[in-house]
Amino acid sequence: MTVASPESFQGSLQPQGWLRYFSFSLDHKVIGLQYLVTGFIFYLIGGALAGVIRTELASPISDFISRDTYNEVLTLHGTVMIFLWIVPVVNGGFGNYLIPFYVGARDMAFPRLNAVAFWMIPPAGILLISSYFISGAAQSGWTAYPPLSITTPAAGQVVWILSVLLLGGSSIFGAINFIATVLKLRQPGLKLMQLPMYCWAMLGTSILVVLSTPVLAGTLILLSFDIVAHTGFFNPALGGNVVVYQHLFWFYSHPAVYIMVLPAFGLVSEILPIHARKPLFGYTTMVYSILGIVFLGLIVWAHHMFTSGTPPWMRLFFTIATSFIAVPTGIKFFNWLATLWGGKIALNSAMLFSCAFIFHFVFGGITGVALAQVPFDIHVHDTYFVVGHFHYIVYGGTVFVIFAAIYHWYPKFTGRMLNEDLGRLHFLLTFVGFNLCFLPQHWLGLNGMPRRVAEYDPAFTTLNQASSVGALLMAVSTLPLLYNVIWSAFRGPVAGDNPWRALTPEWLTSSPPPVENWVGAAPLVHEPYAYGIPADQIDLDVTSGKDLWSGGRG
Ligand code: HEM
Ligand SMILES: [Cu+2]
Repeated sequence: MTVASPESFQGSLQPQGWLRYFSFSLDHKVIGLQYLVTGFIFYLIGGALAGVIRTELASPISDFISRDTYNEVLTLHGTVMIFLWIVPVVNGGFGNYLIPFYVGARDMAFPRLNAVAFWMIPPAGILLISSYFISGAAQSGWTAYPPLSITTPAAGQVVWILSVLLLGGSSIFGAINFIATVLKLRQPGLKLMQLPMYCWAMLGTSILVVLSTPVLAGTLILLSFDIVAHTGFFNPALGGNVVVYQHLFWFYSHPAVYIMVLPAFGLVSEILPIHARKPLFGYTTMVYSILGIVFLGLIVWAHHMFTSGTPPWMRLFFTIATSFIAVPTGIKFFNWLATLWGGKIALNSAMLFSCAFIFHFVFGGITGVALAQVPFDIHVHDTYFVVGHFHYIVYGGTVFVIFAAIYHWYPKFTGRMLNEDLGRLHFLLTFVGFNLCFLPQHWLGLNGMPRRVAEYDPAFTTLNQASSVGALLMAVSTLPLLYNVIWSAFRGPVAGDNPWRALTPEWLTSSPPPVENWVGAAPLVHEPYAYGIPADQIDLDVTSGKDLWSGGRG
């Protein structure tokens, strides 16, 4: 198969201009931005919920909201942040926008399926949030562990399950499309080992989605049977087994970490070379480490269950397998450092967020390896140490990369530049706020403060207050970002086609790009990281590609 034929799916009936963004568009760029904007709205909602949580936790007694409400808010916060913000944005958002460019295609392999995948999200999100207002919202956390999820008031929990099923379906449709696009829509002559790293990351992620999300879906369907039809799959009172639920749940939800973080790895691997003006170091090892992470990610789920009566041999297996993930991850870390090493680094907002990502991710990775060790895990299980750890991964890792990516690709999305001063202010507030919010939680956990509670021992007050002040800073930090993104769309300096003098193919067309991505023939796509390499030494199979890339090198 070659590039998708334009006439086949872009009917002339499609709305034009900004109206496109509110329509059932089949253009991958429109769909990508629809994902990004929708995801950002949910981020604001999830963030407001985090604000409620941290306000409650600013004092040891439960005085701001009731304990039940706390559980409901906590459940909604976790679910919104994971299923409606990070997963859709790093996969659907940037994936849809970038992947067709990176393989030299005019759209995704299945444009209609793509639109369906996106349009499942807003109703699912509305359903989820409305479940809060149904009598008895879900209270059992984003993990929905039985027996709690079976015994707490039912209506909200069932709606919660429906919503997560829809979001899982959306994610599977998206993944099928990414796999087909990367494998089948590549330009003739473009080898897999020449693809930008984000394509590999999305290939790996999509494999994880396709293998693990159906398991979550099946599990949640059984759980809903337990709730509405009083079957006994997971209900101990009816002879069911709650540990089976945990195995099935974590078979999806451990890989879910990589469904969030692998695309972020991919995005950073695109951003660093451009702003350091050096090729990505160790391309081949970067590819194999993604595949290694995919494989290991699938076989380590039970490290979440060390305290669930797991037999010793199993604990040993899961400790060793989990610890091994440090190897491919470490390879990526050192490759990123080597990419920066000796580069002409531009310390702009995109670079600042990317470097902070590396720093947070290493820290979160190290506490992760610590958690994989059974004796340590038993000590800190279900304490704030875990909350600190995973927020370093999901926020310090993934969300920082989302911000870096917004600063990096905004000129392509809109044709205008973001304001760098506001960007740096946003970075400063986010960086300080984030670390102030989540670093103290490691000490809280080590000293025994349990997670998922609205009340705590007054001895933990000071560190919790520091954490809440950090949360406030994070809330404030979204203001410069919002202002910047909206103001610059109208008033920002015009960006031109390729403001970063980048080499990847999305920059070889106008900003914003036309429908069908390129006017006329698609340019040939090759060698995305050839900074500093003399033109005659670039290994190009297709000679016309040479002219293409020499335009950007400098
Ligand atoms: C966008 C990134 C974020 C993601 C993916 C995320 C995810 C989660 C998840 C999955 C939980 C666990 C919920 C549960 O146990 O059911 C959680 C809990 C929590 N989050 Fe976030 N969160 C994010 C951002 C934030 C922010 C910005 C704050 C604070 C400003 C925050 C504060 C909290 C708190 C205090 C808890 C309660 C922990 C507990 O009691 O177990 N989160 N988050
Ligand atoms: Cu895990």
